[in-house]
Amino acid sequence: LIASLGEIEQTYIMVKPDGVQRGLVGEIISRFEKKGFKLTGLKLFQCPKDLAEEHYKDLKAKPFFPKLIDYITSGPVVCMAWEGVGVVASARKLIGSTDPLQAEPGTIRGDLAVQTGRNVVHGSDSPENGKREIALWFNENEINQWTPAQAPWLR
Ligand code: FUP
Repeated sequence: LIASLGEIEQTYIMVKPDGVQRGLVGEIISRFEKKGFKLTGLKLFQCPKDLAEEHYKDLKAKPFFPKLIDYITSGPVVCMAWEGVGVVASARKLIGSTDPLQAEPGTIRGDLAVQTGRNVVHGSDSPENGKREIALWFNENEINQWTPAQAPWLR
């Protein structure tokens, strides 16, 4: 049934070090969980510099690149893979604009952040980058495909 609504996509979502240190991990996970997407990967991880540089390689020429790499590697991040129809664009809407002061209230950045350089969360910008980033940040055996159990867990 769900396949008739469109392609199932994957996106890479990451709580950045400021989000972890401010105690926003649960709040951020909740936004995607409540929306109805499926979590397929989750870990707390200290990102090495070379991985941060590969992840943000398209921004290498930008003046803020060194600061961005310092920020992302400054403490552990929470890496997530989420799956669903339209999850890439929908997650970007839930996250809000790159500059948190421009982000709409109700979005993660709009509600929880003020600085572009401390914008608490990352989300892939295309289905292709979703796949690329999940492969970059996770080992294959860390991704779990699952379907809801037929029997209810709670009664
Ligand atoms: P987004 O897709 O919203 O994460 O935004 P970009 O890919 O354009 O930027 C990636 C990260 O670079 C941002 F999350 C924060 C950082 N950045 C800056 O520090 N300064 C800028 O002017 C733009 C981006």
